[in-house]
Amino acid sequence: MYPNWILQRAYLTPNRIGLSFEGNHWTFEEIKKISVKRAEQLKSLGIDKGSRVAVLGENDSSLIFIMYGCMHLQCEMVLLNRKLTTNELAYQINDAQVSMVLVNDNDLSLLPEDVNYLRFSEIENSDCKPIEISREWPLQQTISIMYTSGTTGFPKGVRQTVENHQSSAVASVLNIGLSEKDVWLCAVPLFHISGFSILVRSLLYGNEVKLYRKFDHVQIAEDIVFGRVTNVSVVAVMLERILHILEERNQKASPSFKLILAGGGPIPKDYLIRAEQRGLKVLQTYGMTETSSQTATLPAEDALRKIGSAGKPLFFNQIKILGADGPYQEGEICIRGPHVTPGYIGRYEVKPSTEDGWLHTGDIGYVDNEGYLYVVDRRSDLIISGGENIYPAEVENVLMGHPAIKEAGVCGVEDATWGQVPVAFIVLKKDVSPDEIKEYCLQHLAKYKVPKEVYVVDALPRNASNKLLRRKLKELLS
Ligand code: S0N
Ligand code: AMP
Ligand code: MG
Ligand code: MG
Ligand code: MG
Repeated sequence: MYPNWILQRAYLTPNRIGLSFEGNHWTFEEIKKISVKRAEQLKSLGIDKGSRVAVLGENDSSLIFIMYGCMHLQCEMVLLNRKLTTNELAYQINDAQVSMVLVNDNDLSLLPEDVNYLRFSEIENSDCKPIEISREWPLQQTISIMYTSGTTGFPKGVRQTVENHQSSAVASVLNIGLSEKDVWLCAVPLFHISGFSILVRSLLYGNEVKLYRKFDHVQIAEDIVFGRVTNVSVVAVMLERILHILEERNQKASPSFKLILAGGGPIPKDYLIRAEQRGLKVLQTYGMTETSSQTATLPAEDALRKIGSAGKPLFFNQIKILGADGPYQEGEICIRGPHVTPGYIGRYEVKPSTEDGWLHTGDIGYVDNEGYLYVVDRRSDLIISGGENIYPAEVENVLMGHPAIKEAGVCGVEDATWGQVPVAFIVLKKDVSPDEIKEYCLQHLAKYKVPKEVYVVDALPRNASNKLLRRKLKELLS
């Protein structure tokens, strides 16, 4: 058993600031009081202890207090990505069999029609039902569930337990250090582990989170320059936007600024060099939903010496390269450690997440002679656009649903802004314009998944057993 993070933090350091958002500040004692109230309100609205609920909302303080209310009730929270379409959300809500969706009033229009929901305002204005809040949580209790897609194109829910989050947060601080004055800026979505892990670290370390509703790069660059924050988590496109402001204004990071944790996909080397020139320490990290954030992180002192590397595994974690019998040999990256998910929920529940105790990531990489990890290729044709994942099969499944399309293949192409973007190749049954196809996709897929270009071709590259060769699709462009 481990302590309820929220109660324990309020007990240890009640008067420290734990959260700031749009000019308001909350101490850990205040966070505890509000979140306990939310738990009592949720209970009075029929949410049972230990039940599975979904949560949908933009980054704001209401979302955090409602999530913490759920945590007091030991609910399993399915954190929904608000960039998804109603169809995509319906799939996840249905697959996870949640008893209720807790939704920010502003996001109500995203919800499918036939789901049970409670609006945040209803919860916040409800009566309370006194409950006994557990002071301890079992290690294997699921705190959060985040959906991630797979080779089949059907998303599956990744369980993240008390142990997963806690060992991740502890390993993070063992690597980067901590001062009670640290302020971690959070402008990554709380429905991704990049964002949620910032909250967990704050509860465990007792440091402040400065939360942003949106990624406001001008404001965030100023926070870095004027020393209002010490740590920031970003994906590559966010780093580039921050660098752009610092370069335009010829400014440097404040000496009190500590580090940018950059992950969610590869970080172009050029960004790392530009960051160095702005006095910005960037720690490149390799992590994923299945590992509740960082698995390996490159220390700042190695940023340029080991440019391109994602560093060494954090204290509790291990990495092995499948099939490699020495340094520099490429193979599938496998991960072991207390931060690895125990498994998936929904229709994939039967499949364990690990084989022989190792998570097989599907990512390809190698380790150099000093033990530093280099990720060279991502798993199973995964396309990463601005830190959001796109699985070709998921887009192909949608395209195949269009009456004019006989066959479809999707791959990623390099993009200066987003890293990669998806493009589609289609074989037609009958005439249709690419614009009509894109319009159709927009109804079924989050905007970032909609192919930027749709090419009509006579045939798709396939092997002898008729399997689509996605890697050959790009050659059709040359
Ligand atoms: C980069 C973000 C903020 C961009 O969104 P924003 O600012 O809302 O876009 P706009 O500029 O306002 O919109 C312009 C147009 O762009 C479209 N659009 C928005 N996002 C994307 C996208 N990702 N790809 C393609 N297009 C996009 C808009 O739709 C709009 O279109 P138009 O003009 O046509 O209407 C936003 O994308 C964002 O927040 N990205 C980051 C998401 C993220 O956090 N991903 C990480 C997920 N992975 C993990 O969590 C595991 C790794 C991890 O834990 C980690 C990751 C990073 C750092 C640390 C860690 C850690 O280990 O702790
Ligand atoms: P997600 O579960 O959505 O966070 O996606 C995780 C995936 O992002 C990993 O399996 C990798 O394919 C990719 N990824 C994360 N960090 C890095 C990195 N530092 N370099 C290259 N790819 C990365
Ligand atoms: Mg709100
Ligand atoms: Mg994912
Ligand atoms: Mg991702």
